[in-house]
Amino acid sequence: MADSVLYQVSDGLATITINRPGAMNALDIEAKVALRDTLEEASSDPSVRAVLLTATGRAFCVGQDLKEHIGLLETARENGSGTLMNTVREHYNPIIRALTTMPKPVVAGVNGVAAGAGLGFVLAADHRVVADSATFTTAFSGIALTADSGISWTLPRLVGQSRAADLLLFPRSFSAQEAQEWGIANEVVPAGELAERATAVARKLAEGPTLAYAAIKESLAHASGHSLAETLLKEEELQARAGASEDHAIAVAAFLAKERPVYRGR
Ligand code: T3D
Repeated sequence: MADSVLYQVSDGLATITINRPGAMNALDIEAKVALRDTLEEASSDPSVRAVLLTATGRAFCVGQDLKEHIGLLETARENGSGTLMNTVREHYNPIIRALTTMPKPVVAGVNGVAAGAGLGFVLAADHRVVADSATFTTAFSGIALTADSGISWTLPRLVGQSRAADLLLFPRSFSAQEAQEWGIANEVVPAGELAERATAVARKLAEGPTLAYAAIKESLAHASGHSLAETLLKEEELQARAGASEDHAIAVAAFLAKERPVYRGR
């Protein structure tokens, strides 16, 4: 595993840490491959029941590494090749698919600035704990690019179409407090408490009813693109699956016994 992404699994919680602090966690090719592969590993590992995505240093992730990118642009121009944009297909899209479709919750622990694709990762998580010193920017149009990393889907769903267009057309920095007001940050905590709080939230989810959480993710994603009639059918299917889980039986028995359920993730 490359050092640019750290991976640790402990008691069902996988902590994935973007680790290029000297580059503000900008994503070069090695980091993108490592992040994609690590997320896919966490997704398919049944012993992992929740994921915490965070980063080292003063930034969360400033998106594409533009210092590497300038060289790739020059090479592409010299070759007359269009291979540069393959990074969306090969890296960013699989990363966002892994975050949004993995059958377990993902918490983003946003320790600092999130820009471009870095903002996309934050928005693709299921829950966002944000340091009060963190800032955000879409960044893309500032370098004459359009939105990627799912932002044209996630951002308007969180903040509304009008504000999403504003933030994409005029990519200013916005604060943790604004992110909370607009529904992006689930909670804002003092920067010094970010790691502890984000880990506590992710650990609580890792100890929860994993199959029910997976069904909730699936139903929300499905409902956002379907009618009420179709949604009711999907809910019927997913509730049957959750209702047949071992954890559902454990929860009901614990409720009636006035005890705290101990879930097994099955
Ligand atoms: O084909 C494709 O690749 C498409 C894929 C696109 C995905 C994307 O993510 S596109 C968006 C790329 N990201 C950006 O455009 C963000 C650029 N950065 C900024 O706007 C600002 O740096 C921030 C708002 C993020 C932070 O501002 P601030 O004032 O806190 O820091 P700074 O002074 O601007 O930057 C500090 C250093 O980080 C500086 O390096 P230096 O001068 O100390 O050597 C700066 O160049 C570097 N840095 C910041 N962002 C990037 C970066 N280096 C490489 N890549 C970056 N993205």
